Amino acid sequence: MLTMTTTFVALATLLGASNAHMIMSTPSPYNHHKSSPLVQVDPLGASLPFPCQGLSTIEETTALTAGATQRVAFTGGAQHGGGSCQFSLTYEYPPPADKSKWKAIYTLIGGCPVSAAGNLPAAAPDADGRANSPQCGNDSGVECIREFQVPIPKDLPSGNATFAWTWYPKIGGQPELYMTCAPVTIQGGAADTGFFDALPQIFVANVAGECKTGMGVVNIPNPGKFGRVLEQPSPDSQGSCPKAAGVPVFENDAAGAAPVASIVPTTLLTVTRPAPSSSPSTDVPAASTTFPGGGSSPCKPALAPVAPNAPLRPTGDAAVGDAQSCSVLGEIICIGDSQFGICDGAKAVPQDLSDGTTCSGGKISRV
Ligand SMILES: *[C@@H]1O[C@H](CO)[C@@H](O)[C@H](O)[C@H]1NC(C)=O
Ligand SMILES: *[C@@H]1O[C@H](CO)[C@@H](O)[C@H](O)[C@H]1NC(C)=O
Ligand SMILES: [Cu+2]
Repeated sequence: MLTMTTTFVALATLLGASNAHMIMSTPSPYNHHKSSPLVQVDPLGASLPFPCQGLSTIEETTALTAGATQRVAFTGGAQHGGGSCQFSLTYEYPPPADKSKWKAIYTLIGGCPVSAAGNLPAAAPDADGRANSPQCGNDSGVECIREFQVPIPKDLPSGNATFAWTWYPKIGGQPELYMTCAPVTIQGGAADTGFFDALPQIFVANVAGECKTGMGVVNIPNPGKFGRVLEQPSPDSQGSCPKAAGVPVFENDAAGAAPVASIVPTTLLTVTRPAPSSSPSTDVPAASTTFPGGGSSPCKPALAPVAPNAPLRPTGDAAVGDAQSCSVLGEIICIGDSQFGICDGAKAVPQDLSDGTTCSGGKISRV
């Protein structure tokens, strides 16, 4: 009996602590590899407060050049079909809880950091055991994790700052906000704060004391002049938050940086891009990977450093991780007790339910 209970608790911990998703991994965040606690792939919440999950331990500072672009990449095993995101800065340290001190420099409507039907197949986890999936190596691949060249405006003040990625996932049980922050130092920028002060404030929702967005591609209100619309925003995605004035029309030059597509010569991209951590997803059917757990939806906790080969899911639950066949586009398919999928017309790729939600009879609801 004791053994059964212990096993059940272990199982529940593995499956239930399943709100494990994405971090920004480049530029290197606070508490990335060797600090305690480590940066989490989970959404902000009571124990992971705004801003930055409460983290500010500097491991590596990245130099950003005003007027150039910064490569931004992500790690994580549950991409929730992508979503909308922002890249923001603050010059206060430690990163301030006053959101007015944070300014957005670049906004992506949809496509961040994936454009995918659901969660992607697993790739090798990162050095700290965080789940991962195939990387596109560019900003336009589908069914892989994208990276972006984010323009760093030329008139930003020089100095030490914190660069943040905030993310509103497209699909999942409930509206969430993710935030990863990295220590940076801005070089070659302005001596005054005029440009920075005039940037829009970061959009903060889905945390205590803030408005709550709907699901879908959130149309971030007041996104500023710089960004891209990678997917059309969903109607009424604003929930209880201010409604955006319309689909944004962005200037892509980021106040002096060259257009994103032509900013970095191909040769430079080649040398700065890391080797793919796995074969492209098209060559590796999820069912045949030997990745721990074997499933295609590793929405799993990355809190404790885990040996790369440690099983992160119990064996024997293969059915839970397998795509389910279906025929009604957009239909919600409940998969086991902990997952659901959204039918793409032929299959539903499993993804984990957010904490506090259940799936039953084709509906996701709060427990
Ligand atoms: C982007 O990456 C994907 C996946 O790696 C690849 O299939 C695609 O051809 C790439 N696109 C461009 C424009 O390089
Ligand atoms: C900026 O950050 C670097 C690295 O963290 C630190 O050595 C330096 O003292 C900081 N400079 C200022 C002006 O705070
Ligand atoms: Cu998730």
